[in-house]
Formats: sequence, structure tokens, C-alpha cells
Amino acid sequence: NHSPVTITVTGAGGQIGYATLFRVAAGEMLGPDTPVRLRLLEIPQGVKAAEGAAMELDDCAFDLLESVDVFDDPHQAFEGANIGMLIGSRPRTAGMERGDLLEANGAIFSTQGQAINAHAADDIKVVVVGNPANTNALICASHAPDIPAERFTALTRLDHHRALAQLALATGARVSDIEGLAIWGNHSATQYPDVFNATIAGRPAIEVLGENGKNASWIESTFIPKVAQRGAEIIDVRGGSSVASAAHGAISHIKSWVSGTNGQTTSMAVVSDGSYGVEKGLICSFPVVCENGHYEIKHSYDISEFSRKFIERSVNELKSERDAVASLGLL
Ligand code: NAX
Repeated sequence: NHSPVTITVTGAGGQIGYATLFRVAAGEMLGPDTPVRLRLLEIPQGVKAAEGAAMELDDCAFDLLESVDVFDDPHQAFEGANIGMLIGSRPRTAGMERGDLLEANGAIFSTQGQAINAHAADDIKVVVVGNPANTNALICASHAPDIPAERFTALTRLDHHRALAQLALATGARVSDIEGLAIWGNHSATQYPDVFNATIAGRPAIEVLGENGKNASWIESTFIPKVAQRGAEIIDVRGGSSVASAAHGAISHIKSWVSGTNGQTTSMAVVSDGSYGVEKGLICSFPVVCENGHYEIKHSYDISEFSRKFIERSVNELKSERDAVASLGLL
């Protein structure tokens, strides 16, 4: 058996938290040989819900679950954390301006960044799920000066999975036959799902799409908006936001980062090193591969004029979010 891993989950009393905790405790994220210690963070109003989840975790008698503790103090919750799953955030409520939302989340993620800096384990890996995820991750990283910025990431794996599913549906392919698909930019409606570098069973996805009667205008007017607006579609149909699929995205993100992707491409929002002209320091979704506990941005993608336009639009949105939080003094 491996040594136990300490995982801090924020927003643990919420919906995505509830859909995440049991799978993590069952070993679906870190594998069947890694015991886990869960530290659940909530705000005071959410503590009861997190305590209830903790009681149910006890009632599952998971072999791998060494401990579950509930906190309303981030400094305690991040003590010894090897992994941070930052799910909780301040949702937009009626009448709330964009600035108010950024400010409320800025307060949450700056405090959590400080707590991570002061108390987490040296190998801490963070995924931010709570929206606006990319910018929240940026704020968090900027308040954790002793931790490499590379360890703060945001979730676009759900978007990646949505794009995989839509491409498979459109071509009749198996998801497992698709490689090289990528989400670029912000986890928002401006995200860009890129099929131009993807292959299906080794052939260019574009070719296979063409055989299925799907051309560039299908990509622009159907595929891209379908993926980018899938969250809203789920809300319409289901009467509630994406929960299990979001939890699956977060679990997959950490699983890939920790255990590798066997040479396969996935998407993660990570700090830009200037690749593809994306301003250094922004937390932007890129195609990545993971190996030995590290991720690496893939540098081999061809970016057409068409793709460039979409990527720039999303990166510009990231810049404007960054500028807005910077002007609020949150960076
Ligand atoms: P819920 O409202 O069910 O749960 C959020 C929980 O976070 C609540 O229990 C709340 O008390 C807690 N919380 C709030 N502030 C906190 C703080 N400072 N510290 C600790 N806990 C805190 O929302 P849920 O459906 O679970 O969604 C959580 C977040 O995920 C939202 O911000 C949502 O927008 C975001 N999403 C992100 C996705 C992604 O792909 N990146 C997709 C799904 C989801 O929309």
C-alpha cells in the first residue's frame, strides 16, 4: 500500500462535493492502493451538510478512507493537504453585479491561497472548480507565493468530456478512438473546443466529420456552441446544474495529473508559459499530457486562422477578468 494522501475538498456540503466525496473515498481518483484522508471545508451555513456527508462516508466503511474531518476554517482545512479540490464558491445571485461576484470570490480564493501557502504539504496540487474557475485559480496562486504557480489549475475537463461526447456522437466513433481534442481558453461560454488537431482512429477528425456531412460551418454553428453552452442546456432539461459530470471531470483531472495520461491528450486550465501567444501568467486551458505527477502543455498544435480567432476571444476574456480582479486589489 502507498502512504495516505490528504485531500481537502471545499464546498463539501454542496452538490458537486457530494458527488465527489464518495468516489474519492472509494479509490476512484487515486487508485485502489492509496488510502485517503478527507478534510472538508464549508462556510458555517454549510457545515451541517458536510457533517451529514461525513456521516454517510463513515456508513460506507470504505477500506481506503482513513479519516474525514469537517472545518469552517480554511487554515485548519488545508493542514497537510496534498490535493486541494476547490469546489465551493460564491454563486451569482439576482441583482449581483459582475464586480460584486469577482469581489466575493476574490475574498474566498485569496484566503484559501494564504491558507494553502501556510499549511498545505509541499507537493500540493490544486484544482479550482468554483466559478469563475480560471480567475479564482489565479487569485489563489497569487496568494500562495511559496508554491509554484504551476500547482494551481482550473477545471476544463468537463468541457473536454462534453466535446469528446459530441464529436463521438457526430461521427459514430467511440470516445476511446478520439485523440488530440482540446479545450482552449476560459471555462466560460467563450471556451474553444478544437477539433482541428484531433484524430479519430488515427485519421484527421475533420476528414471523418466531412464523411458524415459535417463541414466547417457545422463546427462553427453547431459543435462549438453545443459544447460551450452544454451547462445551460443541462440546466434547462434537468432543472438543475451539472453535478455528477462536473464531479467526474474534477476526479478525472486529478487522476490524470497524479497518475498520467499514457501519452494521451487532455485539457487543463494551467498557468500560461507564453505558449501559443497566450499571455504568460494567465490561467488558460491548453492541451496537456501528464506523466509522473506533472503536466506539460503540448507545443505541437497547428492553430489555423479560424482557431486563432476563437482562442483570442477567450484569452481576451481571461485578461479582462484578470484586470478586473487586479483593479480590486485581489492579485
Ligand atoms: P452548491 O451551491 O451546491 O455548493 C457549493 C458549496 O460551496 C455550498 O455548500 C457552499 O456553502 C460552499 N461554499 C461557498 N463558499 C465557500 C467557502 N468560502 N469555503 C468553503 N465552502 C464554500 O454548488 P455546486 O453545484 O456544488 O457547484 C459548485 C461550483 O462549481 C459553482 O461555483 C459552479 O459554478 C461550479 N461549476 C464549475 C464547473 C467547471 O467545469 N469548472 C462545472 C459545474 C459547476 O457549474
